[in-house]
Amino acid sequence: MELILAVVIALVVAVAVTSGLVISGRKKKQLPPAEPPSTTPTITAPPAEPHVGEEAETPREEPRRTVEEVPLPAEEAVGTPVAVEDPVVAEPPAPEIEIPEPTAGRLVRLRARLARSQNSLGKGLLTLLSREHLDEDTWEEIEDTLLTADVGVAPTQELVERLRERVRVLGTRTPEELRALLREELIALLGPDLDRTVRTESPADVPGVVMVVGVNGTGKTTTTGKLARVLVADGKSVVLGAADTFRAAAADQLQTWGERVGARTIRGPEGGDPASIAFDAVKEGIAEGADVVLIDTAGRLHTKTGLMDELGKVKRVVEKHGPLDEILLVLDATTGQNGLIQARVFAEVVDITGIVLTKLDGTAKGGIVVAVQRELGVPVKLVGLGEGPDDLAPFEPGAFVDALIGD
Ligand SMILES: Nc1nc2c(ncn2[C@@H]2O[C@H](COP(=O)(O)OP(=O)(O)OP(=O)(O)O)[C@@H](O)[C@H]2O)c(=O)[nH]1
Ligand SMILES: [Mg+2]
Repeated sequence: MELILAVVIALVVAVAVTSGLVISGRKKKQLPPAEPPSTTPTITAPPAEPHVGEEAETPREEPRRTVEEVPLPAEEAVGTPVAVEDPVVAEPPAPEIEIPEPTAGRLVRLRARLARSQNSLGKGLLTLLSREHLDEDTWEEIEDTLLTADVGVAPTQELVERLRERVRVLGTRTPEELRALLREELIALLGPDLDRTVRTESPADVPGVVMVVGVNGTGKTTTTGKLARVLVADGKSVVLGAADTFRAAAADQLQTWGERVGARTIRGPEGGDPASIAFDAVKEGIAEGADVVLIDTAGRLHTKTGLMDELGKVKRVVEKHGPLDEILLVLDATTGQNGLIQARVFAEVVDITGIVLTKLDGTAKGGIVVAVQRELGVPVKLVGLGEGPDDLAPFEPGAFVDALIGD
């Protein structure tokens, strides 16, 4: 009897437990549809119940929540630990740092970008030189070709004279001989022995300081950004100085470039003093032991004396930290001879140590490289061959001429 009683009790208990489970299961089903966890900040909110050791704390104010009130994670999210992250506390994903391409051989890689100069200058000259009879008219055409490509009057005359002489000595000419001859003479015109190293290292134990100047729209900010990438690719730490307070979006533009490679940008208020921002950027670079500080300046019309004075001031103020290692003048190759006039004015205000010729990809006037070097007595160190982040190449006369006349 006792045994039967015990069995009955056991059965009753079992049924009660089972129905309880069913109920709780039903309850679960009746819950409001689960929100996706990404929009559910309550999931990891502090628990309403105090923990051990928290007795001394002031009583918590949050309303207590029953199990039913807590939304469940969405079906597919269950088991995905990242999904339960609290979006309120969650840090935004760290911006992906890009690894820029190495600079070696960039000019060779980007040679197709010189197509327009190649067709009008390189191929044009080769075709003319291949004519059976190199009469006066042909030499004049050769001269015109060089002038049209912005080589400049004096260098053009020099080149034509040397070509005439060598063709005369050569007598009969094969296309290979002509090509080799033209190649040599064009390279000679570009000053193959000029030092084109961009000085990004200081002789002292401080960061190298590079300042980028030029007329508005020539590509200063773009070039500063591209250069930062090159330096980062070489394993250097870079600080950017947004000394262009003239234009609203200028600092943002530079900062965007910097963020892509993890370089910090020092900036100030719009309309602020560019010299003080440049000064601060170098100060910051020294403080954090950076390798290089790149200073982007405002685009200014070379005719505005006040603005040119300001540029001189930026330079002087930065030099309180020590001498600048490189002052790059950015020139837009498509502006041709007009760019040369600008170049001259800039050279008077700051001592340009190198030229960056941008937008060579969009012009047939590749000869401007020769003219601008002659004009300033300063080498072209870098060339811009497109708007892409790695479309800045160290200038190499040999590779440049090969790109023009084909090898
Ligand atoms: N095709 C081509 N476009 C370039 C090159 N370099 C710069 N650009 C473009 O030229 C435009 C102006 O470039 P920025 O770098 O803003 O010029 P900036 O000198 O800083 O201009 P300001 O700050 O206004 O003085 C942008 O659209 C660039 O993408 C280049 O080598 N080739
Ligand atoms: Mg700019």
